[in-house]
Amino acid sequence: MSNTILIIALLVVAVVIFAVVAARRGKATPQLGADDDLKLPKAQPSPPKRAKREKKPAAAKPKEKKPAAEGPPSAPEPPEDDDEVPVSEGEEEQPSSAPPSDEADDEAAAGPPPAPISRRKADVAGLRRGLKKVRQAGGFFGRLKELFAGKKELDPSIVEEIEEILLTSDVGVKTTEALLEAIREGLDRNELDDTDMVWDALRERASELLDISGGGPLRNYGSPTVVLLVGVNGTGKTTTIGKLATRFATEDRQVLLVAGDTFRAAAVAQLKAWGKRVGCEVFAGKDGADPASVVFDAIEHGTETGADIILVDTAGRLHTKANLMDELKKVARTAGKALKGAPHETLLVVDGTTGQNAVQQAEMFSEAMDLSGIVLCKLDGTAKGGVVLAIAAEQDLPVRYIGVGERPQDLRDFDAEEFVEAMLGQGDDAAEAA
Ligand SMILES: Nc1nc2c(ncn2[C@@H]2O[C@H](COP(=O)(O)OP(=O)(O)OP(=O)(O)O)[C@@H](O)[C@H]2O)c(=O)[nH]1
Ligand SMILES: [Mg+2]
Repeated sequence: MSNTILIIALLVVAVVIFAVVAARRGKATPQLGADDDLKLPKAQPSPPKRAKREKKPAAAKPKEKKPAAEGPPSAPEPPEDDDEVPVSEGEEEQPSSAPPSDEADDEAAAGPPPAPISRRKADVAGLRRGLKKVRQAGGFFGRLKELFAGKKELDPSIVEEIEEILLTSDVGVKTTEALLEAIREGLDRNELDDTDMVWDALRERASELLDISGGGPLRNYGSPTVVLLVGVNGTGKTTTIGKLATRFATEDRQVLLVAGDTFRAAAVAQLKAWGKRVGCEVFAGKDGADPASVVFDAIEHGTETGADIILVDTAGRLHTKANLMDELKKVARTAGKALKGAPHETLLVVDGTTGQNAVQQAEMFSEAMDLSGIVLCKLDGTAKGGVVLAIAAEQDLPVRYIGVGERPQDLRDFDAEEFVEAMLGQGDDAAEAA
């Protein structure tokens, strides 16, 4: 009897022990996924792609207002590492406007690129008047027109003849090939039955090439937007600044011109003359001052005085002179020290009459600096005009403006469609010239 009770008691104890152990195991068993999941790194959203070339509006920290400087601008605090040590070749710094990578992420998150600062209405007839030499007999368009005139039937030699005109009109070998490719393909597929269709294919391809690199007026990066104009000697930098200032001033923007060309007294005088004409302030340093220091002071001054747009003139320089190019890079870096994000745009001004030379300048300046666009001046002075296509297509640089004369109103927003229509459109020039 007592044995039976003992066995029952042992069984009860065994059952209790078993139940307790089982319960503990159950607790210790990891909840599938729960804890482990917590330890897993969270899925990172892939960073949005950064829009090419467009920079985000400068988020300038509000500065403490200094009392307005009396008389000529004070000597700048030299931006430490820069003044004494020129940047040597091979250890080129990025211009300060190129943001570090964490800023690039912010930039990507900043959304769409800024809107143009101001835009003019399309005016094909007006532009055509500016491009008169291109359109007259012997000019780029004039020669194409002559080639196509009166022919309806397609002559097999037409592609070679177009090629010859494009090459001798500054379009350049690569871009000529890109233009002719579409025509050759169309002819091979028997899609182009007559000369009108060939002409249309040429224009369409030209528009596409010009559109690839965007283009159009300066963007608005908030006040002040700092724009640096660079280029070789005599291309039209100072004149372009005068033209831009005229336009912005008529739009009630506060414009500050900066005489960053400190080499020649005449350059400062030229800018001051524009300032007087436009009615805007011109900031100039002492004769022979370090251009980077002048630009630094000018940007601080413009920020303090509420300038909307600061246009910085620079001395013309040969793209082949390393020391002068280094100086320009220093100006750009120093601008960034005066105002985060500055220069918001760096425009290369080229002389459209210099043809392939202008293309080479674009190549070398963009290797040295972070260019945001091109201003092509003096297109009124060339019968060729194909350089626009070459620069836009080969250098992948947006054309912001074109200069078609010396007057303030002779600066035009670049628009691919309007430009192709003005240059290659078969309109009535006689009527438009009237
Ligand atoms: N026909 C024509 N002339 C222009 C145009 N743009 C500028 N010019 C003229 O080209 C000449 C040189 O212009 P600037 O503005 O002084 O050139 P820059 O690049 O500032 O010259 P540097 O400061 O010496 O490097 C001047 O006579 C201008 O009037 C244009 O679009 N068409
Ligand atoms: Mg000048």
